[in-house]
Amino acid sequence: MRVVNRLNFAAAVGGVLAAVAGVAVAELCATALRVESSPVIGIGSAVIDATPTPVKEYAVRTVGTYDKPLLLAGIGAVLVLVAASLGVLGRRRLRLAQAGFGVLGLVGAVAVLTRPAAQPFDAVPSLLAGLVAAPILGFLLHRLPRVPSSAADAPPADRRRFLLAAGAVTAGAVAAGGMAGLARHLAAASGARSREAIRLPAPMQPAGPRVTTPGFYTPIDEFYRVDTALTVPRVDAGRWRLRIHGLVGRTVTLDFDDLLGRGLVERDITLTCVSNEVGGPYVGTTRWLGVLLAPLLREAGVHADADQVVARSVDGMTLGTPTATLLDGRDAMLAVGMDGRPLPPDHGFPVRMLTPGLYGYAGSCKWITELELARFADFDAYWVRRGWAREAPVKTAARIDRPGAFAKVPPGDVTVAGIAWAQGRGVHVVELQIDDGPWESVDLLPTSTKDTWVQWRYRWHASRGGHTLRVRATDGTGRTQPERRVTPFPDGATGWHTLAVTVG
Ligand SMILES: Nc1nc2c(c(=O)[nH]1)N[C@H]1C(S)=C(S)[C@@H](COP(=O)(O)O)O[C@H]1N2
Ligand SMILES: [Mo]
Repeated sequence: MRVVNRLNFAAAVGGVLAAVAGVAVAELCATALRVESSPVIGIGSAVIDATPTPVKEYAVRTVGTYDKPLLLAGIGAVLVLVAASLGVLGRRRLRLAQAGFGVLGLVGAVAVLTRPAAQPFDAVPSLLAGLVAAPILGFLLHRLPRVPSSAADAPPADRRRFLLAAGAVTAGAVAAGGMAGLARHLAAASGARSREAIRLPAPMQPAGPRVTTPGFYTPIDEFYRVDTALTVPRVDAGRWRLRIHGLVGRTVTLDFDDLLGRGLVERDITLTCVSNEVGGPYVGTTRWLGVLLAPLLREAGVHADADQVVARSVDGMTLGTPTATLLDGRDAMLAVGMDGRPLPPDHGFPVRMLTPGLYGYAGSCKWITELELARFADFDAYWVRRGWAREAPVKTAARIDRPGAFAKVPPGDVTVAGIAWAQGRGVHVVELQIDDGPWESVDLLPTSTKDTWVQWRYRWHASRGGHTLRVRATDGTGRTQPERRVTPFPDGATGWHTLAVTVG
């Protein structure tokens, strides 16, 4: 019996190795074609799209931006389980187990082909994975003794023959995987060089002087990132095109140089994600460089019934923005730079849209390639199809950053500090409440425009013991943010950020 168990274990290992080899070859092939054709990425993206919104919300809430690595690990775990089972099955029914690998390949192909920006040849790596894994399974299992009719007849396993074959398969898989990794690394490095080579012209309309208070501008490597992309799209600026079409008088097509040639403006804008919880981290401020969008739309000639502008990115993501919002005089733009440098790949290189005053999903498409004038009645963008609001103005919010939640501070003078934002309306007043005391106005530090957050500060004479701090903001229209807590779904969280600290 022990021998049989050991043989089953070896067969399971054989199944896993066949799968690993298949995936490694597929990744190598996908590197040669394009990353989006990788079955791992395709299945992962399909899972992201199919995940119900509450589960996505829960995942982002509990694991934050580790959601994607965890998703990939989960897919890997499922694949290992299935492949191990196919290995064990293969000792009895090799053909069936091999067909199982073929089916896995087909699953990958279907996942990849149903991506919004899929191309027919994207199926090749997945199919190849199945075609490679099936014979490798046969090759390995042939080195194990056949299933005996009874455990007593089990011949001694020829451990060496199997181990040698397994070693050879492992070496091949490592070589293929290593080559894929190296090629991607080199491609990323050359992409980075071409990004470095871009010289952005100086803005014709510079934003005012930079705000000098530390912390006003978010360091770019700390700027939050939220998107559905499992791999960051790599776009060559030289090949980038933007097409403005749909319900327009004439289609406008621009390349990167055309865009720069239209004259750049600079703006300080705070970007926020609708998924940000009260007190959450998905908000950042930087100095953006770009081209104002309204004149471009007017040039294309927007039809009167085109109440929605649908932005599409290279990965097929869609974001819908009310046309009226883009034409109401705010600084909606096609941004090419962040903090004086070309956009980082994570934040939409080479060009992204920005709509100050709206949550990111409703007007800040990264890796943008298309603007289609359409009607809300005819088309729902990605998140709207999943129940999020069509119109998504940023809600007024305030956050306490110092001291941190559950911090222990010495008694005496304590600086309480944080930020508040109400893009488009501006922040008028921020008030802080300690325990059940009166609401006290705090100091607002200088800011550049109504489209950025303000930093606030308050000097608190802290007495020993446990205390609760609570903050609320009032926007430029005189409206104080509501106390009632609501979750981010479907149009942004509300509630007063509250935290407990210990003085002593
Ligand atoms: N192409 C694309 N653009 C996108 C998204 C996306 O998933 N894909 N996410 C949006 C969301 S939800 C937000 S909050 C902002 C975040 O921009 P950032 O990652 O640069 O902070 O990008 C928006 N633009
Ligand atoms: Mo977002």
